[in-house]
Amino acid sequence: MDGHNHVPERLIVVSNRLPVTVKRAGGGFEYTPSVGGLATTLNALREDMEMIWIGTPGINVGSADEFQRIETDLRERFDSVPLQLSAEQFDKYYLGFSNGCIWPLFHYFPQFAHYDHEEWEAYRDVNARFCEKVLEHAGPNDTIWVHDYHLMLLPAMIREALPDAIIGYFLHIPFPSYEIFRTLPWREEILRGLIGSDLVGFHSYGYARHFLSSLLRILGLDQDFGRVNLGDRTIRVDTFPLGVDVERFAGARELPEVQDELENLREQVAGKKVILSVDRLDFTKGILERMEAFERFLATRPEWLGKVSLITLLVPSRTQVPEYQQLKKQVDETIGRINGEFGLPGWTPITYLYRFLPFEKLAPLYLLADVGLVTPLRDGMNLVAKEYIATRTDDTGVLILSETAGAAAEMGEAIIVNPHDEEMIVEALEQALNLSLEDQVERNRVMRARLKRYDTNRWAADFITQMEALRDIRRSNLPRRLRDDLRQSLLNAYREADRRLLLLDYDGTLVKFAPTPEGARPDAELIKILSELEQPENNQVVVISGRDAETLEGWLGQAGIDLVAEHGARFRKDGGGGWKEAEEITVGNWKEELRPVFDVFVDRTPGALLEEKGHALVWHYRRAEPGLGLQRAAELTETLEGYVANTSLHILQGHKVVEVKPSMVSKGRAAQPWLHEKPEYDFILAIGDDVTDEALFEALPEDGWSVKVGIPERSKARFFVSDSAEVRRLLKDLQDTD
Ligand code: ADQ
Repeated sequence: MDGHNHVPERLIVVSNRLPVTVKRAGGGFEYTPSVGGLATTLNALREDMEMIWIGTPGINVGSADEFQRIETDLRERFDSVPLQLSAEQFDKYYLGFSNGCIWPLFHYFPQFAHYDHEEWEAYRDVNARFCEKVLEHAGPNDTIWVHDYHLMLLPAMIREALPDAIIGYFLHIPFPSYEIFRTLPWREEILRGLIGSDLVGFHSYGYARHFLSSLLRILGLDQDFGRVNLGDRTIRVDTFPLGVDVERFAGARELPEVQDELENLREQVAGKKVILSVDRLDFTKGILERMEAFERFLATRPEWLGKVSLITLLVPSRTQVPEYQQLKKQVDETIGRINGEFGLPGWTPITYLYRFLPFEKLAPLYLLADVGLVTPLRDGMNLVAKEYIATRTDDTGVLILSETAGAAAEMGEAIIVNPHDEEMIVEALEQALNLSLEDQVERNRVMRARLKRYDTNRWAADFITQMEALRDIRRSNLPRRLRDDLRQSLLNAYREADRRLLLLDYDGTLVKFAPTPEGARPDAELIKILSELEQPENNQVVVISGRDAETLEGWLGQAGIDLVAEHGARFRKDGGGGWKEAEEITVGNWKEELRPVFDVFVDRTPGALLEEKGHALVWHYRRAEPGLGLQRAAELTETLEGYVANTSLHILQGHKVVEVKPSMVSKGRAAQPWLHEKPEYDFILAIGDDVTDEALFEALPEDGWSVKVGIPERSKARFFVSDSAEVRRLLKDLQDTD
């Protein structure tokens, strides 16, 4: 994430369903685009880029002729490409493997997951069919964004055919812990399918962590702050918490039809408090458990009888599946029982709606409800919780939210409950119904501000920006390995030069890292190499280090070389001379420039905040989820490095903080006195391993030999070597060259 907006030339979105519903009407077909949610968000991208969407049309047509008509219509009117599957194939892939195996397993219901080989094969075949469709439309450099658990094998299939495409994948449901995932007979194939992507995104850091740990334990692939090295390429694993269309929900209050409906509802509830829950009818949503908790609330808090109602809105879902039919039956029975047991004339404890409500009917319910009760047993994100808060622009209302919904990571101000703990839900209800207005507003204001900043558009832009940034990294000239031929050229250039300058970092470059700072003292061989390299009249060796002057003096003073300490704050030039202080330099309005960069990381890291000091910007992540905080801190630092290289700004990674402030020093600046010496050096070699050395690499003239030690990614150096042992060999070769 670098704060810049990159836009691909062409984006291909692939998901199980197209964002258009096709129905037979009269003699022809009728097309209804989906509104709200992901479909609207992604379709809005069409303003900025060419985009096509590939998916199933949700209708089964018999004849090839009819399908062709649909295909033409969808293509022309919606830039959408339908994929035709036979009913049998669709059932096995969709109801069978996707929803009968992956859905329950990934939501921690292994007892509901059936492992059926035939269904798995159908899943694989359908993913291959999707791949064919993608290949009909994708060019070698296109950006392809694959969605959700129906298409986990697709990224690798596309990768095989289009090795240079940028492929992103987003999972909308949880990725379960390794102990659950490992039970899947096809765990390896699924992981291999997913790592065909360049970028794998999840709703929350927990899911990303589970995925990474499965990669390690099943495929032996290790990670480094969300980067997984596959040898020939690197993939990124990151979190992108999906938001809602805040503007749309916030605007609901203003719509006349919403106001009318709200009025209606208010009359019906006649002053009683309202608790609202809204879900797809699915076993993961904790619907029965929630009703039983409400039953217990009524039984144990009789003072609320007749004064509070639960409105339950359920959308029919996967109605052909026996387990879902069974659940529907249980829900009906439970509601009947509770209403029979507690109902009074003029008061029904639970009102039950079993249908999809359009926005104009749903929003009034959000506005009506005093309490939003969102208690899924597991949920990838849960958008209902966010919609409830986003709609209530006066910040009243209380959200009760499951800790096992992805949304809980960002909505810590809600009353968070364990959805399996009936007593906890009962207490939460009591607390919610009694919460003062000020408390309500205080909690919701924070959440709503967060939702506003990271809404659906921002989410999509963020994901796409990261995909494009990966393309940039791939295109940029990464350092090349200092292979034998290049090394030979370096040695030749050294031999032929009249004046040679060697700028060397110390820790990690001249010596290996030691467990303690004192442990990295130079060995006799190193001192010998350095002093011998310094010997010839036309050679100058400078060690530029972050260490303090006393240590450098003590360790390297006898070699007779020049020394720079504390990244340039102090230096000792011309062998024996004493130590001097570098002058302080200031930079312009750096805070204005860097604040947006920090803001992005505040938005993307729930719990993080930005503090502005007189001479510093400080990003705090103490209250963020620990792992995510660390990962973001590393990313932020990396991003900031790009901005501060060659300035006098300095990044400090403190205890749960990342801080930027001006300092007097950078290694690039520290090297200036030597780089500007007359007569000029005609051979300049700089070697270093860490981020502070980047400024040094950048300060070098174009024909300078800059060498990075370690992983070459994101380095400004021209070449790289693996480790300090290789550096040592190179220095010895230089010595032998004369
Ligand atoms: P879902 O399991 O469908 O989505 P959720 O995120 O809550 O769960 O989305 C439901 C959407 O449907 C909401 O926008 C809601 O307004 C709407 N809805 C629900 N009931 C409705 C009704 N009766 N009438 C009208 N609208 C209704 C999956 C994952 C989630 C993840 C999303 C997005 O299971 O965890 O948040 O994808 O990635």
